[in-house]
Amino acid sequence: MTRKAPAEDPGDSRLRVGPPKDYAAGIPAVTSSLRHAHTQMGARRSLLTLLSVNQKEGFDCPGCAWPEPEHRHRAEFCENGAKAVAEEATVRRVTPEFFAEHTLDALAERSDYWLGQQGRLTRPMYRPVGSDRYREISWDDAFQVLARELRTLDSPDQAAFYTSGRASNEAAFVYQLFVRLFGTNNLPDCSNMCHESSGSALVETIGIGKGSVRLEDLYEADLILVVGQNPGTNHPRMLSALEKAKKRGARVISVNPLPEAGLLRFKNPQRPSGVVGGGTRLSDRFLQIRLGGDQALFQAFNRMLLEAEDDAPGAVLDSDFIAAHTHGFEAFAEQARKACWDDILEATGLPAQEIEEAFQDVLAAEKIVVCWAMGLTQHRHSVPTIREVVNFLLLRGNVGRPGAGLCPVRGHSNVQGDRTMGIHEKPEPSFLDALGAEFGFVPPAHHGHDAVETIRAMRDGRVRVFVALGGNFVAAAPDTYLTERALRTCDLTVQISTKLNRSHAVAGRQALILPCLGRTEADLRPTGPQLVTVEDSMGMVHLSRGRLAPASEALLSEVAIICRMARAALGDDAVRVPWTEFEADYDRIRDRIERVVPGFADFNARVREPGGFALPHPPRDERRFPTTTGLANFTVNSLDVLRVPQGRLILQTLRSHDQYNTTIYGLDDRYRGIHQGRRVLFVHPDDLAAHGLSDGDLVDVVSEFSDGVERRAPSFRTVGYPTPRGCCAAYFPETNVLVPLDSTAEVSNTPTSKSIVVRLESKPAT
Ligand SMILES: Nc1nc2c(c(=O)[nH]1)N[C@H]1C(S)=C(S)[C@@H](COP(=O)(O)OP(=O)(O)OC[C@H]3O[C@@H](n4cnc5c(=O)[nH]c(N)nc54)[C@H](O)[C@@H]3O)O[C@H]1N2
Ligand SMILES: Nc1nc2c(c(=O)[nH]1)N[C@H]1C(S)=C(S)[C@@H](COP(=O)(O)OP(=O)(O)OC[C@H]3O[C@@H](n4cnc5c(=O)[nH]c(N)nc54)[C@H](O)[C@@H]3O)O[C@H]1N2
Ligand SMILES: [Mo]
Repeated sequence: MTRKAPAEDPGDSRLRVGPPKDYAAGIPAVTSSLRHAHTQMGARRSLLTLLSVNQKEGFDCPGCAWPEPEHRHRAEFCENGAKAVAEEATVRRVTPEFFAEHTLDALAERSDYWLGQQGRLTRPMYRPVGSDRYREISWDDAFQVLARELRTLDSPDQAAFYTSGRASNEAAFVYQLFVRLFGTNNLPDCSNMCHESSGSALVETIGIGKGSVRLEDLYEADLILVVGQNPGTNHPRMLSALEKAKKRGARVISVNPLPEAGLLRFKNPQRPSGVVGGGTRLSDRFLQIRLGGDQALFQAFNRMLLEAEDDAPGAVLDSDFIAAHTHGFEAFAEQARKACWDDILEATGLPAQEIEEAFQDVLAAEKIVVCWAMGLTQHRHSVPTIREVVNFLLLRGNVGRPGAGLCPVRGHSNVQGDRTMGIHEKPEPSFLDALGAEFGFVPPAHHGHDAVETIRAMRDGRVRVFVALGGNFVAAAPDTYLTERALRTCDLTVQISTKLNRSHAVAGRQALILPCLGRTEADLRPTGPQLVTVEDSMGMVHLSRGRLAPASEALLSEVAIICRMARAALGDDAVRVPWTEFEADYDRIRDRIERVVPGFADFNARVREPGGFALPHPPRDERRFPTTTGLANFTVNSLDVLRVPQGRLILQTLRSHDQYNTTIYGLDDRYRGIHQGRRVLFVHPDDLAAHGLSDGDLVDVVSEFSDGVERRAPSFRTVGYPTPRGCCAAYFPETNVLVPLDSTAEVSNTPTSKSIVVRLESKPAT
């Protein structure tokens, strides 16, 4: 199925393509942040807002989950953090009049960029059955609509409750409590499409689904591998940490199909040398790997480590650590020694010599950190790949000691905290027991639907009510047209949101938009200003306090919306939980979190200390591994080599420098040389030639999957680009139409957004 590109997405007359940049940040980053801030907020508001990002008395940047350093710079934000803030603190407004003027169909025709540019949502809105547009509704009536629909379901499992990773700990905790009291574990979240593969692999191997390093470990490392991650765009503050580590003598290897600007050189805009000088060279070595080749690369390293130990017994592996703390070494080693070099070279696309040279860096390093993000998690064999990273670090005792460890770099600013608070479709029995004991009920034990399963269930009529706490499900999910049809068949869709997006336009037979406060805004209750808390990528919990006046006086906080939903929907069951008290004073929620979730003792006091507190992490803190064996598990994983038919390419879908997931800030991707357009396809020049194409040609990208369905993304401009042969890249969410719903990672069920088999069909010149 195909649909034409939205009118504002030029296919594209204004598009300009220049050479990619070889450095990140610097002066252009400062100019770009100020330009975005100024357009959305005006001068005075910009200054006030930007100066309180990530300050101890300010709000947590709604951008990424990278931790705050102990010594904060006065301007502890980055270009893309500034854009995230500007997007939320914008002075533009979406009013009831706007909805009166635009039908749902008209909105659905618009691009994600245009929708986001309309500004902040201001009033609760309702789309009644049969109506072609939303109209204003009171908060009370809105909650009654939801309560009525939930009550008419045959089973609580006919509703699904999505969460995006910006929700605070307090909102997430009351949300999952409401959902479980209602009677289901259908709590899909953005993690299912993001770091689920990391969680799956880590729980199994080290016993906890979180990374094992703190910022100080990065500073102390001898070697940092940055694998499948583009920090220059997606975690810009990580560049300062890498810079600091390098100053202390660390080497950095980046493993990526693309020579990403941030990984090459960094001009720190917070220091004078970064503004005028050539910047710091960040990567000592760049392994330009084929898409999906990382499992093979780590298998190669593991085989070479075992062989080096054979040559110099006792000098390479950490045998004491292996004996005392791990399980399954023998079986792993036997298989690892058999790793096949031909397969490794084919899968990685790297010359043997480059792997050898990188291995010398590995051998020379006492302390190694491996960082990764979506380049590792969104493939069919992502879980085995991350297990292989764990094997690699376990071999030399690189887990649970300073300067070393596993560092999955999270996406959304509180996605890790939401999981800690129980946003999980497969909750741990121990969590459910504690929750049930605290609130006097028996939570449902059977597993719920993840994101992909929720789409299938809506498509098949098994889920009839869909509620989203933030996010933009329809644009973030795979197989866009199928997901759209699935949502439209629901009896009711509910979006708790700050900004207009596609998920409001693609609505169920009835639909609600419930507008909420954002991070930047003051949350004033009669009992006083309320604070929320978040957990960063390294397990630090800290406060976030908004300062700006709310975008509209009608907005409610996420916590208030959820508590009122719960009261309306649960009726008598609601008396078990003091929803009104929770809504009035979030300290009362934190008291309960403390009693249900391990690691939160004395929560209210400790989170008010400067910088917050660290959650316990047994592998990191005491080399204790709470796995099924009670030890860190080596694993045996057969190698998956991505092979594609003749004439086909593997497509990865990724972020431009001007977007936050489905929120499009602008139409430039400065570091990759793209200006004023997004429908571009990066292809190796020789692959272009092999397809009889030239740089700048217009093509349809067609995905091929075993279900035989033709999925087509029309009208992309080809851009000759330094990506490995056989691999290409384009931006999401435009390319989500190409990701088959059933193409998911083993174990984690994450859509394979970084490996889609495609063919290109050239279009006649326009
Ligand atoms: N400004 C901004 N910040 C963000 C976001 C945003 O959209 N904008 N999103 C947030 C979220 S939710 C997340 S999850 C993170 C995402 O952060 P990233 O994971 O950095 O995001 P992607 O753009 O998906 O980039 C994937 C990177 O992995 C590389 N890659 C792709 N496939 C492979 C592979 O098979 N092997 C290797 N070695 N590399 C590969 C790509 O070339 C690219 O550099 O960022 C968070 N921060
Ligand atoms: N093809 C492809 N698809 C992908 C990916 C990919 O790399 N390729 N990446 C995946 C990843 S890593 C992720 S995390 C998902 C992201 O999926 P989501 O988290 O669902 O998507 P976002 O674009 O981050 O959601 C943006 C919307 O969140 C709302 N919002 C913003 N701030 C707040 C807030 O404070 N409160 C509330 N209630 N709402 C708020 C706004 O209305 C905004 O429009 O997408 C996934 N989809
Ligand atoms: Mo993510």
